[in-house]
Amino acid sequence: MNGAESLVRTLLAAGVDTCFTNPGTSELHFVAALDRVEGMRCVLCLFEGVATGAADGYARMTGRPATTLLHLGPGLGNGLANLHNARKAHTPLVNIVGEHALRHIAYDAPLTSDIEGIARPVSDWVRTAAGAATVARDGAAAVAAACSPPGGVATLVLPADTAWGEGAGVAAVAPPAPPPPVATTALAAAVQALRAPGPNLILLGGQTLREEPLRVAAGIAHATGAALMAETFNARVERGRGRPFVPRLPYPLPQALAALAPYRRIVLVGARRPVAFFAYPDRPSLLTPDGCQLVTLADVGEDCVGALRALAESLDAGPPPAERTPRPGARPPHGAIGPDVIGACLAGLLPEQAVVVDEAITTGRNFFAQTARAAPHDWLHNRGGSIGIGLPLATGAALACPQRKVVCLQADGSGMYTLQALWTQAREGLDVTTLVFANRAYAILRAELGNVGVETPGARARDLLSLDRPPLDWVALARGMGVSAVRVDNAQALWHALAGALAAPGPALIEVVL
Ligand SMILES: Cc1ncc(C[n+]2csc(CCOP(=O)(O)OP(=O)(O)O)c2C)c(N)n1
Ligand SMILES: [Mg+2]
Repeated sequence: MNGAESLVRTLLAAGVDTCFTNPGTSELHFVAALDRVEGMRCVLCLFEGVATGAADGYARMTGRPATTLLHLGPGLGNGLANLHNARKAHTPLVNIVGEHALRHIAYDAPLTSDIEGIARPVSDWVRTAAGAATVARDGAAAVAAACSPPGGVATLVLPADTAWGEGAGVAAVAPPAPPPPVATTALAAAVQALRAPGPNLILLGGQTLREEPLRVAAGIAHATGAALMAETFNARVERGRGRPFVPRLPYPLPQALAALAPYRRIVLVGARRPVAFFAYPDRPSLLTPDGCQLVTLADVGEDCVGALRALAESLDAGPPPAERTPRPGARPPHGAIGPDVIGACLAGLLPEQAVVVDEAITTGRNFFAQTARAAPHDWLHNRGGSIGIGLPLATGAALACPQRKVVCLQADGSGMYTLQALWTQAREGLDVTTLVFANRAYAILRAELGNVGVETPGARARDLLSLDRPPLDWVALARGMGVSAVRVDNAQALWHALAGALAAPGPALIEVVL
């Protein structure tokens, strides 16, 4: 067994059975090993940003890391933006990067680069394998690092000779340690804060946004009168009809400040203290009002779910009362397409257990609220702010959940970063319905120009934020990669196109002209 095979077998023994890759010469021993070992699903991605984003989506839905396989420093570099996003989402991810054989590095061949230097800012753990005999142990350490709470990106650099040399067999991966419990002082402080006169808020993040902890949190809110809110962008929220609805902290700064303004105390559970996405002249960076007391019950790496349960017990909070809100309309809306019409179509048509990937940017500002009573589903956001995550994340989520429909809500500008994901969706027959919101602009940046004080942008600034010269033909782009596609420009057509795409298996794209 060579080093590559010992590594593949180690990954499989640890439950890492999916590899998103764009390989090169230095990875071909690993590629050959994939052929000799049964059980690793290998998925070809035509850009490394697709591979890294797909590995993120896969792990968010399975709770297990996938592995990437990238080609030296440049391949890693192409994957960085979505590795950054994965790290911010605390996604467990094993990022494998090929490297020249160790003896070759001294000669500064064309592809030689400082791979560890490129990897470090987007990785929670980095190691270069030192030899074939130890590479399986390095792989096991990478899996353990990726899975250690709250989850992170572990980059293993794999010199070619560590893959082709004689390996030492499979290495065992220690099961991840459970997240540490919160300190009793933190629990006592949270109890005290929620017993104090309001208005008080519980800000939720991380693992607390799954169904069971959400119920516990809703019970605490009911018992104490505290409000509940989720962070603005969340790795995964279990929501929809019959589940507690928790609003998100709004993205736009004035709305975020207004949303938090009433609260005297904020208890953080798996959430960070709220900060603005960007700094603006004469605007605060921290979103909490002056004098507001912040109490951290549980940090994201701690046992947030256990902490919520303990909090409920200390406050004598039972389950929340049943939700009695009406279902969304099951009929097509009328008229021109705008964000509200799209939201109504989603609310009415989202299938049971859909996985919604949200990179809708400005078009989707209200979708989360509008779909609160849609059929039960999961909702995935981008926590890292680096655009181009939507199509890859949907690809990985669909591979993770073949029985579930994935609905990708994709803004057009962001979609262009990683549109090659559509080809992988077609190749793998993935059940993804993508809605592209073709406003033919970087609309958010037009608004941000005003926020930074540019009242009337000039022709050059406007031109840099326009995507209409020429207009992108998303139907042709999708069909060119093997994904069936239609274009819609009114509410009825959108409803019927969406209903049709959701009823049929396999990838489909709807270009929604705004
Ligand atoms: C990697 C990366 N590059 C650039 C940006 C800056 N940026 C933020 S939003 C945006 C444009 C978004 O346009 P689109 O996806 O069409 O959404 P819209 O604003 O039109 O709703 C850009 C370029 C970013 N966040 N990440
Ligand atoms: Mg746009």
